[in-house]
Amino acid sequence: MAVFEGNFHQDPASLRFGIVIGRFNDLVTGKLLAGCQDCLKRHGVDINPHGTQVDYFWVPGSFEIAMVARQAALSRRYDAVICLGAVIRGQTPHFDFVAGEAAKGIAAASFQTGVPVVFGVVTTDTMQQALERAGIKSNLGWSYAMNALEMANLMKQMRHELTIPPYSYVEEANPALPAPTGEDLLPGQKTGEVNQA
Ligand code: INI
Repeated sequence: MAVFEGNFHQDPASLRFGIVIGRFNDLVTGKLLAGCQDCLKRHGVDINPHGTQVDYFWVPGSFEIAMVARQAALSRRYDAVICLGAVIRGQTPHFDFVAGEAAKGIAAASFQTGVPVVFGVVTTDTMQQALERAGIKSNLGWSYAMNALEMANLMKQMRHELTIPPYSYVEEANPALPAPTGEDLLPGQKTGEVNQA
C-alpha cells in the first residue's frame, strides 16, 4: 500500500493556477494576493498574467467568488484554483450570509469538479484583524498558495497512481443544457434553437 502526500518541489513550473479575488475590502485582498504571488513565485511558478501558469479573475465581492471559481475549475485548465476574499463582520449585518455562501460555494466548486479549490476568504470581526492576517503580522495569502501547491501535487500523484475517472465529476456537475422550451424562447425562435442572446 502507499502514503500519498503532496510536496512543494516537484516541477511547480508545470502547474497552472487560477486565482479568484474579491474587490470588496481590496485593501486586504490586494495584500492576500501579493502574499500568494510571492509564495508561488518563490516556488518557481511564473506569476505573470501574460505567462502560461497563472490566470487572475477579479469579482465584485466574496459572494461572487464561488461561481467564478467553479467555472474556472470546470474549464480543466487549472491544477488548483485559489479564492481570495475578506468578509469583515463590523461592516455588514449580512456577514453570515456572505461568509456562509462563500464557504459553501467554494466547497461545492471543489467537490463538483474534482479540482482543488482553496478557501482563502478571511473572515474577521474588524479591519484591523483582517490586516493582521494579510501582512501586518503574517500573510495568509502565502499559506493559501502553499495549500494550492500541495493539493495540486497530491492530485497529480493520485491521478498517476489511482484510477480516477477524470471527467466524471464535471459531467455530473455540468450536464448538457436541455433544448430551450416554450418559456425560454425568444420572439420568432423555434424549439431546439440555442439562445444566442
Ligand atoms: N463582500 C466581501 O467580500 N466582504 C464583505 O465584508 C462584504 N460586506 O461587508 O458586505 C461583501 N459584500 C459584497 C458581496 O460579496 C457581493 O459582492 C454583493 O452582495 C453583490 O452580490
